[in-house]
Amino acid sequence: MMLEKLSSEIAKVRNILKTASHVLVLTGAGISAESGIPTFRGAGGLWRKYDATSLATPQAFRQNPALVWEFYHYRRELVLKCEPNAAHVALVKLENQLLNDNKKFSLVTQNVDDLHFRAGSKTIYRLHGSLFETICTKCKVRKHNVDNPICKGLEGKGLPEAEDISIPLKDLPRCDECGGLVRPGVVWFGESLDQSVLEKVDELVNECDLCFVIGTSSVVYPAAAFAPQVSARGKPVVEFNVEGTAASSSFLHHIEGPCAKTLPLIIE
Ligand code: BV8
Ligand code: ZN
Repeated sequence: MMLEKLSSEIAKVRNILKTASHVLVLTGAGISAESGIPTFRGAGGLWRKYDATSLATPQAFRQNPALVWEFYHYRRELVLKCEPNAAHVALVKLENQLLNDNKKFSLVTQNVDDLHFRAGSKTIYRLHGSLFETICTKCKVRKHNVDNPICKGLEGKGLPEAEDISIPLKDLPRCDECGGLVRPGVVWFGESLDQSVLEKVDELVNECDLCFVIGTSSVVYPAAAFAPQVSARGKPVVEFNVEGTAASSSFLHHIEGPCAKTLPLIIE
């Protein structure tokens, strides 16, 4: 995007933001890219010889829980070494500014890296769960877990350049309550999202008067449908991305560039 085009877009969006009373922000993996976390569909979407989306399924976990746990252990370890970036911080500032002015702010994320939480965002709706939650496959108890490694059996495992090894089931993360095998607390492909979160997001999509959609390829559903639904209500949607996406044509404004650079230009 030419510099003068970008600066005129930025001026327009700053003006719209001044008069907005309920801002809905939708984020995807691109907002964490500048924190060093690979995006899903970029080059980073590969781990060993696997496409991330082929491991993020219940079938993959059923077939090879050790391999799937190596993948998630690797991502947990990576994320714990990363810090929120200027884009996450800009959203915390925006939330505080709007709340101070008795206006509304809602943050809905597809990300499972918890960087919005670590940056200090208060209202976060997680569409796809978190790397730092576990669910027991037996008693279904859901737990927050930031242990690193999550269990002894995964210590030093999960390196992208290593060979797949088979870790015995008994050495994979087990439930403290019932001893059952636990799984990562994320929503896998083919799994339904939490109904109460979906209902809340539906409310926000229908109430907001401005939407920022940041760092998402708008490929994964139902998340990809939310920003276009705001546009369909005639409300302005601003897309922050380094490139065009599957949904770009339905958005009013495009701020092209890395969002850790562009978002702080919109939010003083
Ligand atoms: C569902 C958690 C109802 C796991 C994730 C067949 C059977 C069942 C369902 C389907 C099916 N076929 C299709 C579906 C629907 C499916 C789907 O959408 N598939 C896609 C691939 C077509 N959806 C589902 O399955 C969902 N459930 O529909 O339930 C149902 C149930 C049963 C049967 C039928 C229906 C569940 C989807 C949730 C999957 N879990 N994550 C994990 O993380 O391991 S999704 C995963 O992708 C991540 O959460 C990620 O956030 C998300 C979306 O990707 P993006 O965030 O957009 O990231 P991506 O890399 O794609 O793009 C990054 C963008 O950032 C790019 O545009 C890039 O340009 C930009 N960028 C890069 N750097 C920067 C930047 N922008 C700004 N600044 C930068 N610096
Ligand atoms: Zn259990």
